[in-house]
Amino acid sequence: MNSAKTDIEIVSCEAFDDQRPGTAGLRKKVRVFQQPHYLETFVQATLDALSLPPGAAVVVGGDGRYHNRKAIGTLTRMLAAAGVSRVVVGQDGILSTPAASHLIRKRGANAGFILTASHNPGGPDGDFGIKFNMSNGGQAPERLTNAVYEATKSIREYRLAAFDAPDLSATGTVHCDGVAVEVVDPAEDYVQLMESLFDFDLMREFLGANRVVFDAMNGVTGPYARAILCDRLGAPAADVLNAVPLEDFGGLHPDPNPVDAAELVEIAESSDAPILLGASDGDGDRNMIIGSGHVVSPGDSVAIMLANAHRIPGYSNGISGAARSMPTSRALDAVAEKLGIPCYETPTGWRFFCNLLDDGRIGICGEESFGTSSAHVREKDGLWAFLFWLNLVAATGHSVQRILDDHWTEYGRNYFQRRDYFIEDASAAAALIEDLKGRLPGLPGKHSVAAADRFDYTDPVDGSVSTDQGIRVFLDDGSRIVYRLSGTGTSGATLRVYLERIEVDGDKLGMEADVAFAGLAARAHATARITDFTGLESATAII
Ligand code: G16
Repeated sequence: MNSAKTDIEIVSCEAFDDQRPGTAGLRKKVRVFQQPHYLETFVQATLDALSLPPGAAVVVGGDGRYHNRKAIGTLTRMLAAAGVSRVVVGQDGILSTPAASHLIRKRGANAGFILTASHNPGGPDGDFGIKFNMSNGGQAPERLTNAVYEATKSIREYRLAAFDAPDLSATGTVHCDGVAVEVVDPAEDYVQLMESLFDFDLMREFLGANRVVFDAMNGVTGPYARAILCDRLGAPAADVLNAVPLEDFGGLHPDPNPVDAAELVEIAESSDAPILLGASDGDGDRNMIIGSGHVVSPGDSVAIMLANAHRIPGYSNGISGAARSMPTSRALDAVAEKLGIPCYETPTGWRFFCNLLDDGRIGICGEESFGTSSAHVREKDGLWAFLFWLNLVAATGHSVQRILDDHWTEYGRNYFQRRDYFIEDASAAAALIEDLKGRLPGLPGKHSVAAADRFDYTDPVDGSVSTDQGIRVFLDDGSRIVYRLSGTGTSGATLRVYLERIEVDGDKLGMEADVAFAGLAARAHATARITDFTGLESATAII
């Protein structure tokens, strides 16, 4: 309920025409968000579409990137004007994405706003973003993001409470007119959650004799990793790299992949390499796992987690089902089949897992974009993935390489590679996709193509339909090529081409990616006529 004391300012504005939420909220250049009224119109449209009950509680936090503090001040005042009576916010505005998801659930909050552009670079010339989560802790479903977009087109005014932005530097509750702003330790609840899932005693003992290194990439995870790995499990502080969240990520591109986390890969390849290395991104939801100089492919990682879940205390009672996004390798499907549990194939975007998690249909899920998680939150969780692997290595006494080798021997190896083409002219990218879609019916039967289709998805829980979620080309030998446009960029377009090749021949389980994909990559490039449409002769990035 609005307190009678809360004075509200009503500000007139013009609508913006570029506020369609993407794969995970609205992401734009910082300078775009800095335009007068830009953040406010989007937030007001979201609040209008969300229609929170009077006296609602909302969780707010972000990855600490440039513009976070200012945005949180504005957001708090707008939440107050919308009748919210409690705002739970991380100290200094810091909350990792998975920690925010957990806090929403734990506090029974009605919603959450997470200020982040994920793994995108930060700083005044970098990116900013805002996403909103529902009371289940998961990202808003498509019907709501569509409603928000519609509302942004016709907005004419927004509402702000007339108090000054609260000080977030100390924990405790600050009362701003009718709103209680509760400033919490960002890590406390999350650390307890991890303690409930993993065998901390075993991991502590293991770390007494073995070294692991975690790279927080100057993103939000540093304080969480220090609290768990160092304070609880006894790892030296120096083994959590880039542990202080910085507004510009220290100039790093905080994306845990072999290219952007090259420093970590170098440590993994050194003669005295730690037994396990990991990294997470700007907002702490992505992860990369490395062991014995080998980067574990995200598709293998989630498959191995499912196959070994019985070894981890929080999962030892069994997993009801698993899910992966469509472009993610099908290594997970093979494990699910052996366990006799369902494996769902969803569109790209973590939000598509949330209904399945809420309905108890799945317990573990993952994506090729370095995202893995379980039913403990409704977001992907970078540090959780690292702790899962740490618990697994400690429980088996096996190196990461041994775990991979054993897995491939049992299930075969799903070689996987993503090739990204950055295309300045977004309309050229759209034309390429349209052309390919038009040619799909003619592909099967020629050049070893077994089937080709457009991926549409019907949510098995609520029946909602999401069409045009990518293009799949299946080859006779079980290989697969997937094409889709990224939904997280802030300029131009990025065509993602995903290659998968399944190998069961024991002599071919240790190939280099270049060898494994030599033929398939050229094939994928030619099939989509990439050079014709974009002028690009090769991929901009290979991951
Ligand atoms: C977001 C989504 C993920 C998705 C990823 C890549 O991750 O939450 O589900 O896989 O984007 O999406 P795209 O291929 O459209 O760029 P994050 O970590 O960026 O929030």
